[in-house]
Amino acid sequence: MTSSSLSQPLRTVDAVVVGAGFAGLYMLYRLRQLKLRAQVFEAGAGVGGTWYWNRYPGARCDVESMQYSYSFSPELQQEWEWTERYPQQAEILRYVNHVADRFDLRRDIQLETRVIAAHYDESKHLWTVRTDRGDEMVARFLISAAGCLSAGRVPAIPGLDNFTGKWYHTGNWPHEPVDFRRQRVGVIGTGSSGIQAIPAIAHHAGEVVVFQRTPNFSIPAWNRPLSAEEQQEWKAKYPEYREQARKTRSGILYDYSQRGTFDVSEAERQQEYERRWRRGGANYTHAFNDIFFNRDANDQAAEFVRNKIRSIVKNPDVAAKLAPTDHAIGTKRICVDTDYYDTFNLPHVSLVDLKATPIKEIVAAGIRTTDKTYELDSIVFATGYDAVTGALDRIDIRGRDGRALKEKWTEGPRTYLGLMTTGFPNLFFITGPGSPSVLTNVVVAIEQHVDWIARCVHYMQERTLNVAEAKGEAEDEWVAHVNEVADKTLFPTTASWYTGANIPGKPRVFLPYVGGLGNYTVICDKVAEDGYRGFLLQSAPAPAPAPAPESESESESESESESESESESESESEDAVAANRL
Ligand code: N01
Repeated sequence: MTSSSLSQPLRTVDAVVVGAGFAGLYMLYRLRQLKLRAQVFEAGAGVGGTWYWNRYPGARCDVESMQYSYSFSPELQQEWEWTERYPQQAEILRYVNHVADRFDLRRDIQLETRVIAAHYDESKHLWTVRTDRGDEMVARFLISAAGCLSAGRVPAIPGLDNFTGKWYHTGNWPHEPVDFRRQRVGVIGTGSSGIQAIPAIAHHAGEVVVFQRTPNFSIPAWNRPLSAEEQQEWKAKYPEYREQARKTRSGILYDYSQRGTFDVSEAERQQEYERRWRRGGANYTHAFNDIFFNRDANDQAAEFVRNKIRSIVKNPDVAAKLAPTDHAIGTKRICVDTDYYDTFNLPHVSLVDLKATPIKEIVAAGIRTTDKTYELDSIVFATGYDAVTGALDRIDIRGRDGRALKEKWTEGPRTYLGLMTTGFPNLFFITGPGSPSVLTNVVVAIEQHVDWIARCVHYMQERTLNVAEAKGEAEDEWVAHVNEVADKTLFPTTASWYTGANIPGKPRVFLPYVGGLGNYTVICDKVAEDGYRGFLLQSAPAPAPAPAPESESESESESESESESESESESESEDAVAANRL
């Protein structure tokens, strides 16, 4: 890595945090509580992460408002007023901005700055972080809050450059309104983003052509305004509700059934599916406790949804194409929609089954499949993300011996608890691979991770330790455990972004930990209570300061702990200052 220019002196902080979404903001807040100096770098021109970028029509969270929010501040959760059952993107973004202001976080956040490289210096036990704006910063800790679904992916369909209309990716939507009125709009992709965007686009567009490769299961949201009474009820019981939510498998207070699918009669089963369908949301997949484990049980729940699709969509051919048969319900992220299936009854909306007629190329006028050319004014790519590892892969992260993280993870990511990876000391991941992350209410998962990291850093502060690293054997055991637990479920049976299958060449491993957030939290807490079992926390020698030009050179420390002495922390070397802060 090059040294910084004279005009930009090397800056030193205790921690660099990558990203200012929900994770980065809360991490900054906690680091400040520990009296540490932190710098957050954020690629966007505003805070909010996912909710800053995903401004596509219909963008909305499918976790309910009263649960999709921070719990760390009782005052914050009492004062913020949500307006709808499921929060719209703009409302979540307002909330995140409110949090940034309320806790005075902005002064340590540098916007429009992407971290492009981070190299670990083993002799100094420090990270040097470089950005696309030429900043270079030295830090004891590097903390990734870069997000699991932030590296958008536009598939390499030949000819996109020739398209004379406009094209968009849902995850990088323009900030100015996009006017689809009277336009012919093609939407590629029918995951959560597509399923939300299609009805909203169809509301305005002259014509919508949906290019579907794989149909997905979607449950109605039945979104509605939140009443003052409902909010009050939640707010009165927040401490107890939050506590309960943290113990669940998904970090969401759902109605988790304790019954198996075949413990009840056919009539009772159908009644239960219907009840959940009418209530709406992803709660549907918890109708019985074996849906994620037993193929026959899963198929019962799936068939109920297929029947709903057949009953809503008037054209039987279209209904058949929209009804998923290739994967177990829930093993691709279940979608939650507003009027998705109904939209296909509209005269100006059509469905192209790409399994039957794949896209050949994009041409000047639109999209050409194997049987015809669809003339379009705009194309919307709702084609997803290089999930969980994509944002990390885009940074040149190098640990011990200059080894690249990407190279270490060639066969798939390896972490201990999803928090650290061997060979990359003092690098923490928030919602990293091997943690429950994308299988949860991510705000709850983020708070759990950030609290754990803050507790670990505090432990190090108290003992003047300066290097934390996952031990190889602990990592091996955790990776084996993550796989073992996943293999007990139906998840690995499906090619999805959970397994890396949506990215050509990406290794096929089940990326998140499916053991449940509640169980996972117990494991993490026990590890901490056991003195950070499986982690090596040490006081490594700080770098010897450069000899002073005069005779008053500082004496070299004799022991590791002495090497962290005050005399060195007074050194003018900024690296040495950082080395001694902890
Ligand atoms: O992305 P996806 P997403 N040609 O990967 C298709 C979260 N999220 O942005 O399945 C044609 O799920 C692809 O087809 P296939 C949530 O966790 C949450 O929708 O690969 N099609 C698929 O249909 C979610 O799971 C919320 O055959 C191509 C689609 O594009 C995650 O983000 C809202 C293609 C991609 O679906 C990602 O969702 C939005 C190609 N070459 C997102 N390549 C809420 O909270 C891909 N596809 C509501």
